[in-house]
Amino acid sequence: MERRIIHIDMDAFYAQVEQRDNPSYRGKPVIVGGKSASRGVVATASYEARKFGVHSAMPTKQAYKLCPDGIYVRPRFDQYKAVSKQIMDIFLSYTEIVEPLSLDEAYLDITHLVSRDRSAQSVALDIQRDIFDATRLTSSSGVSYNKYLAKIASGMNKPAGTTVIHYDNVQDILFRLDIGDFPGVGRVTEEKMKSLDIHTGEDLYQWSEAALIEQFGKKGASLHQKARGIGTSELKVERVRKSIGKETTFNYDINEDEEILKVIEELCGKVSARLELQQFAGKVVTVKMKTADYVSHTRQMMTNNPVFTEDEIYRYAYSLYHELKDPDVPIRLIGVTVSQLSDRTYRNLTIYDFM
Ligand code: DCP
Ligand code: MG
Repeated sequence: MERRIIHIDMDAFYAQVEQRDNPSYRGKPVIVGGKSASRGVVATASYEARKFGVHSAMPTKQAYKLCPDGIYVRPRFDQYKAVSKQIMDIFLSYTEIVEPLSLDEAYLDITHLVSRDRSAQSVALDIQRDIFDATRLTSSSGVSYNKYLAKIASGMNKPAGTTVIHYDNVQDILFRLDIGDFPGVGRVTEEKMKSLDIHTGEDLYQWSEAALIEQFGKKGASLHQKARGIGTSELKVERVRKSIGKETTFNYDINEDEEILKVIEELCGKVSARLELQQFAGKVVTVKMKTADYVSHTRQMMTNNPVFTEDEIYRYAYSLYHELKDPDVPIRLIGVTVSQLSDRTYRNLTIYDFM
């Protein structure tokens, strides 16, 4: 039987929690921002602040110029984690097949709950209502027959919306989608698409599978399918993990330290977010790279204390990178992994240096 997948994502998550807990912030532009040692960036902004053009990952300085009268607050991770636990528990009360993607979003497979009397959309609405009852926070949901369509759908009617993508509307929606909004199309792929004059789902649709494979390798086949609404990947249900790692394959060989380190920093951020979600810290950091001839090299380092913040992981990854990298040999892939994981309840978050 065809699957029914829901993707749920909280609306302006950190900002909404701040507005909930501080009634005087409600209806106002609220910008939640953090400052690590090197840079201050916006984590998220309330919908009122987004009208000024403020968005996630923007330098706080720039947000300040766009929205000088905004309310600027520091993140309170303990609160967000507590809400995250509440919503994950609600998801698990509906189905065991839950794949969390970050603190505020997850995929749910609810195929077994759907019947003649109960549509997938009504299950989504029930979940959103349960979330609101428990947390007083709104979320948005997307319902479809595979993961990436559910994710696209949940973003279509934010905030507090529900969108269903089914066979009647899927092609229309995909045609109009910006290429960068296709799940799985990262920054590098997006750049390359644009250089090939692929700007929308409709542009992508015109390409043959063979041509896409020629340009994007293995990913080309999946892109060809994505343009047609086809997707079969299963939900990744959480298991006990031994390590958490992320890697990026480049479409071309790359040799610029600065460029590679930027990607390493992003990977550290993703690994850190993952560790955050599971409340883990790890004692070993590993950097892996593949050179242009597809030979893998790895190097790892034991940390002084278990690490979990982006900055800490990056500090180790940075020196491992310099130990591994031959300045004359371009690379094809870079990865960062944190392993020897332990629960990190004994460390608290005050070591962050917020604005
Ligand atoms: N986040 C962050 N830095 C980013 C992106 C997000 O710190 N570059 C944090 C803050 C967000 C939370 O993760 O509140 C969830 O991210 P989302 O992408 O789901 O964004 P929001 O929930 O804030 O807004 P939306 O309503 O668009 O989902
Ligand atoms: Mg969200």
